[in-house]
Amino acid sequence: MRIAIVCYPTFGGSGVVATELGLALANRGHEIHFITYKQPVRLALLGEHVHFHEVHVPDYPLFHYQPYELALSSKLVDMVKLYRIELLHVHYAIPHAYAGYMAKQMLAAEGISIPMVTTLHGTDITLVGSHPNYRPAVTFSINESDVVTSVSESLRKDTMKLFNIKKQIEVVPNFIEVDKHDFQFTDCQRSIMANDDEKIITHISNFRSVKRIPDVIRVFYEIQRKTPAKLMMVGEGPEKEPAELLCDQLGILDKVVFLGNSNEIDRILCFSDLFLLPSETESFGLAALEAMISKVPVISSNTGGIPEVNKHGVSGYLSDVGDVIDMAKNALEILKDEETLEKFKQNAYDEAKKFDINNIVPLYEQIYDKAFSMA
Ligand code: GMT
Repeated sequence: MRIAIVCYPTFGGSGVVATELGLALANRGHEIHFITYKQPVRLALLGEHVHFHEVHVPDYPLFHYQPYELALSSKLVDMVKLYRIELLHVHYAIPHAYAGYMAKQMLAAEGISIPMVTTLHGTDITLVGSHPNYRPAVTFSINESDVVTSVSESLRKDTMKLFNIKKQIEVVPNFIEVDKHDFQFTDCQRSIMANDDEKIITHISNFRSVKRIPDVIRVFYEIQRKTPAKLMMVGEGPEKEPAELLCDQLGILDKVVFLGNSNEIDRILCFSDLFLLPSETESFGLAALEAMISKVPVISSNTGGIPEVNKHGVSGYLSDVGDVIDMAKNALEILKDEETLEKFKQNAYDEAKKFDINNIVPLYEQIYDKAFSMA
């Protein structure tokens, strides 16, 4: 099948999922066309079945806002015609589902019918999409998609609650490539980051307020009072600078390493003992799954789709949003001795394996078949 994948090319989870899905589909013989404004960060390898088409938005001084949707829908029309693309799979409703719908209409006017699958990822529904300024367009483009999927049951329910949705939403969870993570490192080189007696705690995100970065710092503050530890803060975003100041105020700046955006996530997780994800909301928590497949237990909030991934008392622990004391207590419970830590590490890995890409990609292929039958 010739499939166009539209996504955000940045470090965010939706772009990562879209990219990994495209690469897996290409391995299964499909022809994949990524269409976005920059080469996706995880798309290191272009191959025979993998194409990338950049959307250019010409700068014109009259425009206060450059019309990306217009450029994207035009690019979709051109690429569908040129490469005889058979299906559009758009990730993240805003503005991709809207642009996809416009492309479909333009193609229909030329007698070309093409189905569109929309995958909802989280903030396109919970934070941004439900804003009154966007809601009518988001509702419309979800309802006009041929098939709609969400990455968790929690996100499906939120979507039904927040929008007037007339379509069935299929849950297709995010996934992980288990084989790729099967002990790729013989030596994690943890001595680069910490002394032998120190535990390594890690947080990875886009440092937006939804991630509750001050909670990450405060949980770590409580942990390091009881056991020697270092905190790895990976990512970039508006909350990073305030986080540095908070570490300074708490007198722990020398125990916290701010690593910025990284393409070495697997290496960082390899030497991590614990992952912190205290988010306000999280449709799935791909970062937690990536930690778990690297045998890193997760201390998280009990919100959104996180409980569908992180199992309380098994792969880690869940606490109420904002309850940093409970999170720290749970972290110390896991770190209390090597035997307990080892048990949680193995459990985290076993839970993560349930989300193996080989189980999930065929679900998307079935969705594509369904989209064809509905278009
Ligand atoms: O977490 C973010 O703010 C980025 C956002 C994105 O669009 O990449 O992540 C969302 O999609 C991911 C992939 O499906 C999910 O794993 C994240 O939980 C979700 N983020 C939120 O719901 C806050």
